[in-house]
Amino acid sequence: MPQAPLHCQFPPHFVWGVATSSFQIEGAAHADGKGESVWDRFCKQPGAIADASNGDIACDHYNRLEEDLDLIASLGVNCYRFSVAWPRVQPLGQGNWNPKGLDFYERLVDGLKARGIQAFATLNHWDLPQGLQERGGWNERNTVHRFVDYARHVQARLGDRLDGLTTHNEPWVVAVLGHEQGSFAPGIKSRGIAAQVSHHLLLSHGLALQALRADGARSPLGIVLNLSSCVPATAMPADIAAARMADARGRRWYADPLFKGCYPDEVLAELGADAPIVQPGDMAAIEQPMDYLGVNYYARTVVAASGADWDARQRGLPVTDMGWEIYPQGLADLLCLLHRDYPGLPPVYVTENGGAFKDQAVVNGRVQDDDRIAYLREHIAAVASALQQGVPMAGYMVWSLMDNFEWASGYQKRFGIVHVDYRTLARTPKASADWYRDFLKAWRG
Ligand code: IFM
Repeated sequence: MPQAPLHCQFPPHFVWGVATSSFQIEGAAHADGKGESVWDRFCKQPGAIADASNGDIACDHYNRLEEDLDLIASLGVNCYRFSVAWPRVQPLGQGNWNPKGLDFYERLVDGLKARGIQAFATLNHWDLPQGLQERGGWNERNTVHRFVDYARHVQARLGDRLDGLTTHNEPWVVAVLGHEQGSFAPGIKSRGIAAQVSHHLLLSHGLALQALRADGARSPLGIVLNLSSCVPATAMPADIAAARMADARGRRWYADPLFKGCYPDEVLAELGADAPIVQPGDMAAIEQPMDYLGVNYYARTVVAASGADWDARQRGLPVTDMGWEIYPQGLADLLCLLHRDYPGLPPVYVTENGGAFKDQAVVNGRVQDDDRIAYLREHIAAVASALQQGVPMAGYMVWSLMDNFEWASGYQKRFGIVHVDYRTLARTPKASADWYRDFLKAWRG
């Protein structure tokens, strides 16, 4: 049977967006009373960032807000996902609030609303105030309570105009890359600390949801997880078992507490003495009803029992400039797995999906990024397939609106559908931006 055109496979209320985060685009690192974040500090460590860059200027979004709002509107999206920089709002992460910080986000939210675009805010996209890090950061239970205060403060000012309020973006990254592998801020290398950090992130999510609802939350509340479909490298039982374990560590360690109120036993057993301290009532606090789940998907994970890296590039499979395999079917598989494992799954948004590619330089005002267009089209088709299979899909957001600071890779990796010239800061929509605009126009009919 011939398939309907892709744009016809999505309902009229579907949410289509582009996504960014504060540290990656805002710059203005010291403007208007902003405090230092763990990423400001981490960038100063020699060798931490591939091109020795930092977020001081980034895309200068803080100073180009109106231009960027017009840019977002020009894409025809009905949603924009951004994050609030905690140290802009509360420079030390406790104590004094900085009203100028929330003034900026209020201008952003009102600017979106004036353009008919939904506003999806994230409270923690990794830029923890350095002042809290100096008191132990996410390894300290006190940070959980400071996060709840911060969440309430943001909601009190913006909550009436938000269409989604996300507690954390990708807690796995903060825990594992930030505290076990040490390749991301704050650069700690300890499995035990990483496990405790993951528990505190989840606990702060649950306690924040309780507090926000007690305060009369008017916007939907949720969390965003980075997830991957884990598949065994071969049909050998050892590889199958290794893939199951990888899935338990990466997906179920986060999703099981949120939807079932418990950590997977096999991961607790593996952690042994490194397992987190969980106080009575913590798991019930984490398992709060959520209004939505955000899923960030980039690639599948192929797992071998030997622990050997399975390198898609070496096997001649298509990869992005990050070296991540391009595997759209993995997105459909993952979404169906979530639907199967968690009965009563709330509406699901793909809150990030996209690819870094070695884009051609701007030629006659044009960046012809055909590989990114193919990537987006195929992953959107995977979302359509999940929808057809009954997954409660509610939206899809491209990562990212524009090229930006790609964490430890600095400015060397370009994920944007809008090109940024880092010398002039000029923005130039790529061919993928035109493709997305045309796709959305066709969908609107
Ligand atoms: O740039 C990041 C983003 O901040 C979080 N998700 C993955 C993206 C690409 O690495």
